Amino acid sequence: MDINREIMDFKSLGWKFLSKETFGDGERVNYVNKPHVIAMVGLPARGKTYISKKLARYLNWIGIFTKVYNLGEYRRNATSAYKSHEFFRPDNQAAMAIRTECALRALEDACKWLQEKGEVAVFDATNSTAERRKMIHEIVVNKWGYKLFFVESICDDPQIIEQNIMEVKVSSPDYTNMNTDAVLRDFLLRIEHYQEKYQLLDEIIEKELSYMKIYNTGEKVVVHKHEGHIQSRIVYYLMNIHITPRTIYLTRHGESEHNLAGLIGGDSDLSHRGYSYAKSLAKFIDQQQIEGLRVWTSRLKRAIQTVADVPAPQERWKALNEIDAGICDEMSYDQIADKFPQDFKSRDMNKFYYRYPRGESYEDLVARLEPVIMELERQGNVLVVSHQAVLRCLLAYFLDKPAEELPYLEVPLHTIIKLTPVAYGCKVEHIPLSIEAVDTHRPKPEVPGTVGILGATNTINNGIES
Ligand code: BKS
Ligand code: F6P
Repeated sequence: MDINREIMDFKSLGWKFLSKETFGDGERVNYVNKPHVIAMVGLPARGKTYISKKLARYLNWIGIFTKVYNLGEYRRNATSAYKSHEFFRPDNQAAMAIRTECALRALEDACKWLQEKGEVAVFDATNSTAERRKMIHEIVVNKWGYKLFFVESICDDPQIIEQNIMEVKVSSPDYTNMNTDAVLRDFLLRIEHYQEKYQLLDEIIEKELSYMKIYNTGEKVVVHKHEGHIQSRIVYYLMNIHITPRTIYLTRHGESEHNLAGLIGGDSDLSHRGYSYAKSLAKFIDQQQIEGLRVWTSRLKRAIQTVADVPAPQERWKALNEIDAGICDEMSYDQIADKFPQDFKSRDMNKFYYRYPRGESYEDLVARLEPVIMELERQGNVLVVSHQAVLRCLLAYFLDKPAEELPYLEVPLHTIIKLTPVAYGCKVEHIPLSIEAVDTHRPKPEVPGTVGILGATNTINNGIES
């Protein structure tokens, strides 16, 4: 375990750490990862931006430094206000020159960022001709020596395409002050211009390329010459996502005896108020009439007691158990500060990476929760009942929060967090069920290692959100 950890930590420093300085220019070693460019392929309104952003959010969450380069943004920066689909006519030579120029610039920026600090760059553009893809290969693979993987989205379902235009194109900066019908008409013509020149990725002509093709949001998937770990993680992830509307509800267990006593970890029962929350939660969920709802809890008593009356099928996940505080389990923050001042201080200085002796770090939690996220992606409506640190990790995934913020996200007791996918992200609502509970949130103190302003036994969450 510890040895694996060392290897992981070494790998997470990335190949940059060992690159030019260590091995000389061009001598890129195999056993550390090379940077990757993921280049999207497909007609407009095929979910390329959706895939790009979602993939980047996932990869960043699992600790792979990822950034999206969107060609539309480069084009808007390089031109005056968008007028109409005419700009995208294949015979519009002036526009075509600008578009090629922008593509080159975006790709160059992506490659430079990968050289400095990035690990994966997603090139979000139509990349709809074999010639364009050849040019990308030339730059990414031959010039920079990076790995290149194309992700093509093929979709012939007019309903999904129209849904896409309505959800994300109508609000695009290209279409300010244009009514919905006009946007739809213009955008369909824009698609037609691309259709004239579009070449699907070709198994024979482009047989040297690594790519995957996704048909109708995942009805069928074809993978061609994938190259290694990151690419197969990407394929696996994209095979598990869907766009059917659904809602995810997150909540902590009701207030526990340990919460009342200001102790972390353990496996205590709910407090009196905790049981009241369990009753209210069951009532709330029942009232919502949520289709096909499933309930997932940790294996700890306080989580299981919280859903005792929730009328829906239930599953227990050990992966949803609270962070293992190791030698500090069942202590209060004061006791830790007193008994292990050095540890207490280290945790304040680097809360995401700090690992409790014989316990876990937030970074460990993210790794433990990856299968939970993958399964959540596959599901419909789910209620997840878990714990403060675990829910911070899940929330960071859905809300795209960086590692530095993650351990300080607010997940108060007796509050339901409702997540609904919208356009490229997630809408979040906090629903407090107005049953009092202690506040277990310990903000980052001004001075690392000091107990700060936590009031585990005296601050009351009165159910009013700030
Ligand atoms: C708003 N979207 O294949 Cl693995 C509405 N639209 C729809 N065709 C989308 C994005 C934002 C998402 C996908 C998709 C699409 C048209 C599409 C999609 C593609 C591949 C996968 C999942 C979703
Ligand atoms: O205090 C409740 C609790 O869930 C503990 O069991 C856990 O150790 C802690 O919160 C996690 O929060 P933090 O990482 O801020 O200490």
